[in-house]
Amino acid sequence: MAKKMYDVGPVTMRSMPFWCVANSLADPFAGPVLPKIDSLDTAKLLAEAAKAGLIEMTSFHDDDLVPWDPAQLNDDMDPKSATYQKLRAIKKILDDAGLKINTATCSLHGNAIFRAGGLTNPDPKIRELARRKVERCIRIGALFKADYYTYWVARDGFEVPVVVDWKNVYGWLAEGLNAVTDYIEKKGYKNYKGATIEPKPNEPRGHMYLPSSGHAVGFIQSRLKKPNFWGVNPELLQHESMMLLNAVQTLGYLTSVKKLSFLHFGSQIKAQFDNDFPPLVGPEGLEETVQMFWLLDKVGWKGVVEFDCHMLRCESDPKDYMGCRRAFVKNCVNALSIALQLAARLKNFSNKGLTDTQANLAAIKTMCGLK
Ligand code: XLS
Ligand code: MG
Repeated sequence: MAKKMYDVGPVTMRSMPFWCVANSLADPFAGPVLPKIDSLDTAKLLAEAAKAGLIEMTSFHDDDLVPWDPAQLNDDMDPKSATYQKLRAIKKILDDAGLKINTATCSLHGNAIFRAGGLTNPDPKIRELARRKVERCIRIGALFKADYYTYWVARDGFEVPVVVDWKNVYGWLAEGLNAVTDYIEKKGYKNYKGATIEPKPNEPRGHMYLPSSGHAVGFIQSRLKKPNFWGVNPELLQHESMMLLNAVQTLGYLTSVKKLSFLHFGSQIKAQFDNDFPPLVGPEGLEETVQMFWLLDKVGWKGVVEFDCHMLRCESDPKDYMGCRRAFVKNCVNALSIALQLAARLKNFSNKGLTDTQANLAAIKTMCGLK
C-alpha cells in the first residue's frame, strides 16, 4: 500500500505517469529500442513502485490505457467492450496499491488523424472528433478519480504562419477548452479540483499556440469561461528552458498569480529540442533545479511534482526491459530527493550585506555544504 503523502519540503506527493514508464524510446532518427509494454504491465510496475514507497500518484493519457477507435467514441461506457473491462482491471491494480491519479490528459498527438492539430484543427469535423475524444478522456479520468484534467498543446500549432486562420484559431482553442469545463459540469463530476494547460514552445509542431506559461495564463484569464478552475502545469526544466526562460522565474510568476497547479519535472539542455532527461541528469541545470524548490518553499507553495521525462535511450536494456524501467523510476525519485536536500540547505540562506556576485557564490557554497 502506498504511503498517503510524501511531504518533503514543498512536495506533497510524487507522481510517475504511465507514458514515462511505458515509453519504448523511439526518436526521429530510429525506431523504438525497448519492447512496448501493455498498460496492465505498466500499472503493475507503478503499483510495485507505490508499494515500495517511491511514488504516491500516477497520471495517464487515454491512449496509454486503452486504444481509441474513432468509430467507437463511447466504448468506455459499454460494459461489454474490451475498453470498459480493461479500464477496470487497471483501476483495480492501482487502487490495490493505494496509488492516486494526479491528471488525466487526452492524447491529441498519437493518432495520425490529428496530425494538423486537435482542438485547433482547421477542419471542423476533426475539431469535433477531438472534442469527443476529450470527453471520453474526461469520463476515464472521472472513473479513476483524477484530481485534474490536463490540456497539453500537443499538435495545436503551425509551421507556416501564412496558412493559419489567425482570426479564428484562438477562438477554436477557447471553444475546445470551454467544452472541458462544460462537460465536467454537465456530468456533475466532483473528482476534478481543476484543469490545467501545459504550455510548450515547439515540438511536435514548429511553433505551438500556447508556447509559455505567460501565454497560458493570459489565455485562461481572457478567453476561458471558468478562469478560476484553470491553472498551469509548467514542465521544468524542459519546456520553458527550450526558449531560454528561467525556471525559478516561471515558478515565481505562476505562484504570484496563483496559477501553479502542479509541476512536470525533468532536465534539459537550454535551447535544445525537448530532452526530457531525468531530473538533474545532463550537463546543466543543477542550480536552477535546486533553486526551484528553494523558491517554492520560500513562497509557501505546496503540491505535486510529477516526473515527466524518459530513460536515456543509451541506458535502455531490451533484455531486461522491465528492470531498466524500474531503475528509471528509482533514478527519478532519487534525483528529486537530492534536489530537495540541496534546497533545504538553502532554507535559511540570506543575501544580506552581499553583492549579487557574492550572494551567488555564497548560495553555491551553502548548497554544496562547503564551509
Ligand atoms: C510533452 C509533454 C507531454 C505532456 C502530457 O512534451 O510533456 O508529455 O506532459 O501530454
Ligand atoms: Mg509534460
